[in-house]
Amino acid sequence: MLELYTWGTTNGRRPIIMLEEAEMPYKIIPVDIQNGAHKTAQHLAISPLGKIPALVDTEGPGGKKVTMFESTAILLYLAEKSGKFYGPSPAKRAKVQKWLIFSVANVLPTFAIMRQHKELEETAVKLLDVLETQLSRNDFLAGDYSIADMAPITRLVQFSDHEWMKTRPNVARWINKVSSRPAVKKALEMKIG
Ligand SMILES: N[C@@H](CCC(=O)N[C@@H](CS)C(=O)NCC(=O)O)C(=O)O
Repeated sequence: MLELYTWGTTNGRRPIIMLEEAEMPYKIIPVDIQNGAHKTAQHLAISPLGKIPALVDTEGPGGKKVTMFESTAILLYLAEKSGKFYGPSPAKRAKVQKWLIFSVANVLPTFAIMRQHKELEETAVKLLDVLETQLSRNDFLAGDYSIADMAPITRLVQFSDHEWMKTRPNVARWINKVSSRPAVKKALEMKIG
């Protein structure tokens, strides 16, 4: 029996495609990664980094149990086991390997980072909204000018012309006011090295 320890994520669904395509009987064992089920000793025994997906084949080669982790390794294992979707000859398999590795080494990480960037941007906007509210009630972050203003200004000044500032007039005002202070100007413009 093939037991797939998984959850409803992109990596978690990858082996399901192959199991379905190759019409291999399998059982899903949900591992709730939101509740830490992937960090239990039981799961770590099959997936040492505590990740999903992981696969247990109770009838692996020679009738022996095989455990697998890494979704791509699982795909390869299932391809070997079923003899499907992996090309019938070394030349065909080389072609599959080339495109599999291209996808895993380049396409997947690039798109994953792009998604994280989007999430980061959403977080940045939320942070700006917090600053906007605070600065709508105060001239500076902690009321009077303080080191609380000095810390973020070196980075935020780089966003003073960003369109985000059009809808956050208090943040824009604060950036201008802090960055035009002589000491801040000097620190920002000083030639170092
Ligand atoms: N390279 C691994 C990545 C697996 C992975 O990152 N799985 C995520 C879910 S999509 C996970 O288990 N996250 C839980 C954690 O890292 O704590 C694979 O392809 O299987």
